[in-house]
Amino acid sequence: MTGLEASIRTDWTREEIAALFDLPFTELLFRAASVHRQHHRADEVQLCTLLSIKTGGCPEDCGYCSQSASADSGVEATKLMDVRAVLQGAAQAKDAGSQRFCMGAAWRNPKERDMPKIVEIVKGVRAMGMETCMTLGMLTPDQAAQLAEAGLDYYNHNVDTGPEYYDRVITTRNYQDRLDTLENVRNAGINVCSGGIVGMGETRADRVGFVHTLATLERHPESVPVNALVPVKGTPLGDMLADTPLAKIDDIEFVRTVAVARICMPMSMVRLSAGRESMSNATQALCFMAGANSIFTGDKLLTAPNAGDDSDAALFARLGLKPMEGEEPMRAVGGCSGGCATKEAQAALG
Ligand code: SAM
Ligand code: DTB
Ligand code: SF4
Repeated sequence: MTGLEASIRTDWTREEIAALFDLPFTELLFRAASVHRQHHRADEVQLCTLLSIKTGGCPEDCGYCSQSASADSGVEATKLMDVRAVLQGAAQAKDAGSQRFCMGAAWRNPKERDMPKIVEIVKGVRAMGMETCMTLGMLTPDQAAQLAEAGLDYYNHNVDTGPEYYDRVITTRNYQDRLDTLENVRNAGINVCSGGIVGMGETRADRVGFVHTLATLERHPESVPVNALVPVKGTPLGDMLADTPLAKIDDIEFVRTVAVARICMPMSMVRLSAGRESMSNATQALCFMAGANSIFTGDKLLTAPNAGDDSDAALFARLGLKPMEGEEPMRAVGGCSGGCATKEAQAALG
């Protein structure tokens, strides 16, 4: 174990995490920014691009999601895209400077008949020199092994919120189902991307529970996406927010969540994900100060609008940020059984 990894704790208590949330805002930000600098280059932000390779018609009932068949969001269901069309999307993302291509499918889980095409897509995108990430719902150990064998770099599967709030948002699967898939992904040697959504009407205690779940996994996720709810009309949560605008998360509380995630998971990439489009430049700047160091680029997420390359380029210029070119500090190539800190991370310490 390196000195760097020795400073990584997986025994956080809820009380400790709650105490971080309770710090005066400037003190919390200072601590998060200090931790960030110990493990990352603070002026670099990773660029990732999303593509929905199978949209809508999902049998799950996630209360935030425009793609659930039970939502009345107007999103049309499509079939799994052709390999060639996906590769075209990846080429465009690469040209736009993106390091990673993240592909999402609106599935509860992939069917066996889908796997050969998925494997072909992973191999194709990798051959173009991009990192690959997929989010396809629940995976069996065997499916995770197939994806690892294909060379998939990352798998995204969010715990979404704290365990106590989970069944208020989703009823068609439970928290343990999510954790089981994360374990299958980890055991297959694929890097784990797992985070959640802030602003779904949860309490601060739920946000504490959310960070606690991730920060006490045997190994922290390599990437932690923090989404701000994008309220979509026709979904239970979108409609709830339309009725009770006061339920909308306060920007400062959102930044606090990013900062606490950074402190508890020092080496992970913390990704400022959905909801950036409606965030002010100042709030985004606070998120970067609080340790967020990855974003989704382009003008579309999966179905929701995103900030767009021009506005991001302008924001980066204003803030003096640049796209990350090196590797994530925790990234494991070809599987990891611990002790994965790279030379990049060591160098970042100066
Ligand atoms: N079906 C797969 C699954 O649920 O794991 C993959 C796709 S799903 C869209 C990926 C993640 O996007 C969700 O877990 C959720 O955290 C996030 N997400 C979906 N809709 C969102 C919304 N309206 N606002 C913010 N985040 C959202
Ligand atoms: C994640 O945590 N955020 C991304 C990614 N993982 C797949 C997805 C955000 C989706 C936002 C809503 C939409 O585009 O439909
Ligand atoms: Fe389906 Fe994923 Fe949307 Fe849930 S979040 S409804 S599993 S696409």
